[in-house]
Amino acid sequence: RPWGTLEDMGDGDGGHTDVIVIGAGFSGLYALHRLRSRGFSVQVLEQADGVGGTWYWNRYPGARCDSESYYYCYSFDPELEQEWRWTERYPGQEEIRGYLEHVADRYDLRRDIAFGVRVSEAAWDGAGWTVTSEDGTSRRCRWLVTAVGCLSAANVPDIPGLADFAGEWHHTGRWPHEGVDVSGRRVGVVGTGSTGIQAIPVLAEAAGHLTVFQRTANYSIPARNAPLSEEEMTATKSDYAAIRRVQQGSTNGHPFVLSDVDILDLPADQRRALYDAAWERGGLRFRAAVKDVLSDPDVNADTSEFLREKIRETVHDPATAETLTPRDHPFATKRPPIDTHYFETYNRENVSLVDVKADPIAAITPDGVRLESGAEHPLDVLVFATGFDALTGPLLSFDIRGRDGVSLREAWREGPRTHLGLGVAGFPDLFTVTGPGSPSVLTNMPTAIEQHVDWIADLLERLRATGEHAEPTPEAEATWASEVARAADATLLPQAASSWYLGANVPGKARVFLPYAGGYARYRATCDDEAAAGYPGFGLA
Ligand code: N01
Repeated sequence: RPWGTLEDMGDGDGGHTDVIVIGAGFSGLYALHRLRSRGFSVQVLEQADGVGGTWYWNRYPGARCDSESYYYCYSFDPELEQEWRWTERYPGQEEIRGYLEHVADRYDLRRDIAFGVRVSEAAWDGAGWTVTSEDGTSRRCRWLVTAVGCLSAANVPDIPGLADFAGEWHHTGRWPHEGVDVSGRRVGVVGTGSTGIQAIPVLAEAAGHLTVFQRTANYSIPARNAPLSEEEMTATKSDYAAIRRVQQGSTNGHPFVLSDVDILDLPADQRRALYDAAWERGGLRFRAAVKDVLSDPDVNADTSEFLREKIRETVHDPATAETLTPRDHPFATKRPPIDTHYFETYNRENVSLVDVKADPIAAITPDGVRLESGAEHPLDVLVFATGFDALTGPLLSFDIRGRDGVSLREAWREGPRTHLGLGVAGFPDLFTVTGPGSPSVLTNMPTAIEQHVDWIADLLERLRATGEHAEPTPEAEATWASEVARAADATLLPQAASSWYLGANVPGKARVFLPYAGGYARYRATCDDEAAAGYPGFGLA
């Protein structure tokens, strides 16, 4: 081993491996498989007692992926693609978790995963990393790979009185495994993002009464979920190579070809027909059907109005429809939810909508929610579909210390800075899968994850051969920060003032556009150029 020093440091009481990977979701499982296949010893540390990451924790009613099953999966092994059988157009949480369990078994991954291990600290000491878990065990490694997810740090709003609530409350991202019995009970949901929009129709079916506390009205497109037939699966399986090629060349890592029709040049009836067809197909494909919807304000205004009209058509009560109509941000500048009977749910007798932008939540009382006007909403169960401290939250949930003991929290006080979303100046030999500054949440995640992990594996092979360390240079980081800002500013995305893309959903969080909006294909080419040039931005030494 050219680096030679790790053994000299001695083992932590938990031993040492070439690489420690934190997290056993889509990223961590693939990192383990890929790095092991390149001859690295790997230890994965996972706080849960099973694999799945996001899909382990998010067990709320209606939890389902918004990407379609045939491409929301790994592409690294054609045999895996051929043998797995998805049952629905959009896979439910249990099915995705089952898929990841299958992957863990099929590639014999579990023997290198320590479950129930919550990392509290990771510190670099000149030779490698010491990773300490909450039970006091320390493990050592040469390279540290974080695979902690982008949306895994639950954001529970700090509302006075929550501790005194006499009913039960849950965040959707930490839903009890045994489920929550809402039948016949008075249920409140705070939040109408992708999660709330999935959960609300399902909760409404079972609850005695459901009260939705909405702060920002949202656009939503029908998912049009349906069982997948044998014929559809067979056709997909015979087409996989072509599907993957389209994904690799795309903006979002989806296998959709973006429309090249200038919609505003069409006569009104043709434009309407295009929208109607996209609406009928449903899902995230809707966005791909409208060229420039995220860059041309006039196109977006037209599309947004079509979607507002759909809300008015669907919701019977005009006042409720008006409250549900988004007017403060252009379509898709917040992540567009997709739904199954979301707006229809407000036609049910047992559902009511409360506009907490007009009348904010003042407190949680033992009996329920009290608004600033004094209005009281008695509840038995309160559900927070209030999202996540996105991208940075998972990385700052434990103490990462790099060169000279500097913490990542200090380094990112003014907002995160990375090179390519993959590494941080001052933190040698640390690699952040889907970190801030990567396209991650703006893409189909498994596609982005495979690209990251493959790229990191190539770099680790080089470091193993040469004994060099990799640490992004401050110059490369500054250049990438400008590119991330430029890419966001070339779109309408920053116009959604309350977006979690900007960190705006977490009080006190720095306002920095977090993911890279320049598109997956362009990002991949940038990473490839960095590698081909000998990793100049990673300051190999
Ligand atoms: O969270 P969100 P999410 N008082 O932050 C409201 C992915 N995802 O869990 O907009 C009142 O989007 C908040 O209001 P506002 C997907 O990328 C994927 O729904 O800040 N309301 C908003 O309405 C998604 O974008 C899938 O004004 C409060 C909601 O809570 C991301 O996860 C499924 C509040 C939070 O919306 C996050 O989605 C689900 C307060 N104090 C999610 N605080 C699949 O693909 C927050 N809100 C399966």
